[in-house]
Amino acid sequence: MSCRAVIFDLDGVLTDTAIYHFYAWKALADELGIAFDEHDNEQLKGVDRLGSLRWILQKGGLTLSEAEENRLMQQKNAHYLQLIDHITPDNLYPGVQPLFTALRQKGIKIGLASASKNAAFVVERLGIAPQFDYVADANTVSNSKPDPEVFLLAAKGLGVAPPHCIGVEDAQAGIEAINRAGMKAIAIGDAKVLSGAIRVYSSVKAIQLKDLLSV
Ligand code: B16
Ligand code: MG
Repeated sequence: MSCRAVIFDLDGVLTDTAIYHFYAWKALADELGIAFDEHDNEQLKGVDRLGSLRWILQKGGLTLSEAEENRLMQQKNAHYLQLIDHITPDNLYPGVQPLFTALRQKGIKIGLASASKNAAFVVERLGIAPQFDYVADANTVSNSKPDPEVFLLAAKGLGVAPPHCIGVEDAQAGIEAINRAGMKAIAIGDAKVLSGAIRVYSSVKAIQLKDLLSV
């Protein structure tokens, strides 16, 4: 395979917002009297807002009306936005900018595939918005990871066929989405927790350009 595009997930790959999603869901779960810990949260990484809420409600044996679900999603999102209000370019994970620069120098396109409706806001605050050749997020797709739609849309927007794309993800649902899109998956996180990737790195900083080129 010759790599012509790298499509990055956002939360947990380019910046540490994954932890703020966890804090905001945890606060909501506490309020509802539903036990929710970091292990549970692994199941929610890469899963969209409604899917995440329903996962928590199901764990607590609760079924709510659509109006009540909407109210809780708004509450969680308001809390999340409050938690990420301080984000600046300093919150970009180490290694992201050098990797973007190296990819650009090789003529490899850079895409974003995020399940978050807040993705545009976050990349703007991180100061990296102009560096993406294409951004696909929850505002532009209807099926959440592990459905491949967001990665396929990104590849289409980049004008690169999926077999020439590498996807980078911190979520099991995201790795599955990349594989189902017919791309190669690189995982960021713990190899004991994540499966289905051709390589697992502890952080984006550890990704070597030569490894991507040799995939
Ligand atoms: P929002 P990613 C995902 O973003 C997060 O991993 C997931 O925890 C979150 O629930 C989802 O976005 C929806 O986010 O509520 O902001 O629309 O990792 O795909 O960049
Ligand atoms: Mg993520």
